[in-house]
Amino acid sequence: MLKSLTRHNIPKEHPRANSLKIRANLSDSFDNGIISQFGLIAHGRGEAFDYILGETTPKISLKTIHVATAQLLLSNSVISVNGNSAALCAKSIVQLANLTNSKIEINLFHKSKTRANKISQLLKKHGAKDVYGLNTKYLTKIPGLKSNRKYIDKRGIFLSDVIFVPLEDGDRTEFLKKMNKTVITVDLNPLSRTSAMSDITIVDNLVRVLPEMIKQSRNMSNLSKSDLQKIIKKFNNKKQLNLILKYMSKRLIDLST
Ligand code: PTJ
Repeated sequence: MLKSLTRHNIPKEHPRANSLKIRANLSDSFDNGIISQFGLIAHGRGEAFDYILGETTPKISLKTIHVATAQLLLSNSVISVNGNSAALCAKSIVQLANLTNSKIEINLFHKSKTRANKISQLLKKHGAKDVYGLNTKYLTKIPGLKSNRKYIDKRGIFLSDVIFVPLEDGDRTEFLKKMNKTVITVDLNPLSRTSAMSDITIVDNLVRVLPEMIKQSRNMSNLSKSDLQKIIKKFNNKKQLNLILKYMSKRLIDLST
C-alpha cells in the first residue's frame, strides 16, 4: 500500500519535491490551527495558476515587485496577514516588515480568535514585535464592507497609506480604495477581483515574491525619496496585468505546439 507523503518522506529526486513540501507544510499548518480548510482550497487554486507560470517568476512580475518594494519603502505601510500568508511565509513577512518599516496586522476572512492568536504567536516567534488586529479595543470598521474583513486596527491599517494584502479574496480591496488607501497585492490569479482592483498586482507565488522583495529592499535602501518616486511614477497596473495575461496565454500556446 502507498504511504501518504509527509514532509519527512518526500523523496529529494521527486520532480515536484518543492511543491509537495509546501503542501505538507500547509497540511501541518491546518493541523496546528494556522490556516483554515478554505485556505487549503485557495492554495490548490494558486498551484494551478503557478503551473502556467512554470513555477518561476516572470520578468514582468519582477518589474512589479520592484515597484511594490519602492512603494513600501516610501510610505507609511502595513502588511496584512491571513492564515495562508502566515503558514507559507511568516519569517519573510517579519523580515520585510522590518526592512520597509511596515506594520503587521492580522486580518482574517474566516474569523477565529484562536487562529488569530496562533498566527500572532507564529509571527512573534519569528521576531515580530507589534502585531495589530487582535485587541478589540482598537478595532474599527471599513465603511460599507459587509464581510469579516471589515475589522481593521486604528493603529494599523486605519492609519496607514499603503496596505499590502498578499493572497486574499475579493471584496476588501475595493473598500480600502474608497478609503483612499494604496493597495498592493500578490495573487497568482491575474483575473481575481483583488488583482483587478489593486494599485500594484504582483502575479506570482508569494513564496518567491517575499524573498525577492527582501532582496530588493536591501538593494534599494540607499535610494532617495525622489528616486523611489521615479520608480513608482510610470507604473500602470492595468497594462502590467495585460502583459502577464498575454505571457500566460503564450505559455499555454507554446506548450501545446
Ligand atoms: O485565513 P483567512 O480566513 O483570512 O482566509 C484566507 C483565504 C486565502 C482562505 C481567503 O482569503 C480566500 O478564500 O481567498 P480566495 O478567494 O481563495 O483567494 C486567494 C487567492 O490567492 C486566489 O486567487 C489564489 O489563486 C491565490 N493564491 C493561492 N495561493 C497563492 C496565491 N497567490 C500567490 N501565492 C500563493 N502561494
